[in-house]
Amino acid sequence: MADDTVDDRIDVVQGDITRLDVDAVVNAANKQLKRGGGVDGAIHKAAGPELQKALDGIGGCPAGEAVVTDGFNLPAGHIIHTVGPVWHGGDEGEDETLASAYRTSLAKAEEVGAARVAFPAISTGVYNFPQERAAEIAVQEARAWLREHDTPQRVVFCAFDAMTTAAYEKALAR
Ligand code: AR6
Repeated sequence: MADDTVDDRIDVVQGDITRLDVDAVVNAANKQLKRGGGVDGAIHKAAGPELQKALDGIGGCPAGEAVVTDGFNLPAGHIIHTVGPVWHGGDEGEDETLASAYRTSLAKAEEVGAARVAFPAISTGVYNFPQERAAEIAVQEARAWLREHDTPQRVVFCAFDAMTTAAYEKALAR
């Protein structure tokens, strides 16, 4: 069942997350917090070299958790770096780790007072998590959070391509 009240606070946009004018963007990072490819590479490129220095000071982040840095050269004031699960077939707690990545990122967004937070499709690239299943978890966790919290006011799901947009729309239609 679609949850109309909280769904009014969820947006799906297609494009490059580094360009979004939001208060915080979430990064799909790795446990070492070392610059990688995909959305992580794009965020590092746009934020500038100070970002890696800040992450080196933090040192690392377990899967399912999140850490915050400044946004540096991004329009967003904060970057929330979360580590999603690597997909190993679904029997290694991947669903729960992904759900936890969303929950801890939303908690960090609340902590920094971000009114709008944008998420990429965590784990669905290099980490190979099935896209529709990931979108369902993302929507489920966003709805659960928004029902209980005023901050963030809005959650933006930033899809990089049409397939990802369709996966969010399908999940939101449930
Ligand atoms: N804006 C929005 N979404 C993007 C962008 C962008 N600029 N670029 C890619 N995506 P991935 P993961 C989408 O692989 O699976 C890195 O090396 C992409 O199409 O970035 O969590 C890290 O360092 C896909 O839908 O993240 C880790 O080692 C989604 O972002 C590892 O990859 C996530 O794909 C994390 O893998």
